[in-house]
Amino acid sequence: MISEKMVKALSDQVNAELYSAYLYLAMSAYADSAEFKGIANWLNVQAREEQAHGTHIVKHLLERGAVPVFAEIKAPQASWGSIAELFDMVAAHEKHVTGLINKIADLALEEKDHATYNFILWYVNEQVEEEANAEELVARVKLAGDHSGLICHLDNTLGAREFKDPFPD
Ligand code: OFO
Repeated sequence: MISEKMVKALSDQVNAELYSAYLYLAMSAYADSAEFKGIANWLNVQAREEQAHGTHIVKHLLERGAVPVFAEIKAPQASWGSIAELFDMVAAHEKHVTGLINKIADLALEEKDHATYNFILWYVNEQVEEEANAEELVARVKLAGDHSGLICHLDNTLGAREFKDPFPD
């Protein structure tokens, strides 16, 4: 039996995942309007992944016989001073999300809720990858500096990213 506290914690995480999707969508729109189409694509794929993460938690709650608690999703920032600033925010945001996921894992252990613990481990692992990807992009943008050729190359590379459903049926 899943506790009310855990239903709230997982519902809050649905909100956090959908906020992440909203934030990355705003970042994608900003990059697109600044003509960084590849970076915009990467961020758009990121947004779709975040949405899938949120939807998957809703599915888990329903499977456990719980009713998810939905709440307002706050508006994201709409513009950034530069692409470097944008990726710094991606990295900081992913670290923040890792903290949220770890708190759910802690709660699951505290409540001896093995089903939630097993479920949330996927997200624990995912955050390792998310943080590594974000840090790599921060480093690559820093390396490129003001060199427009290198930024264009990075933009082209990120344009190749394709969405893969993390939870195919
Ligand atoms: Fe949901 O993975 Fe990033 O935050």
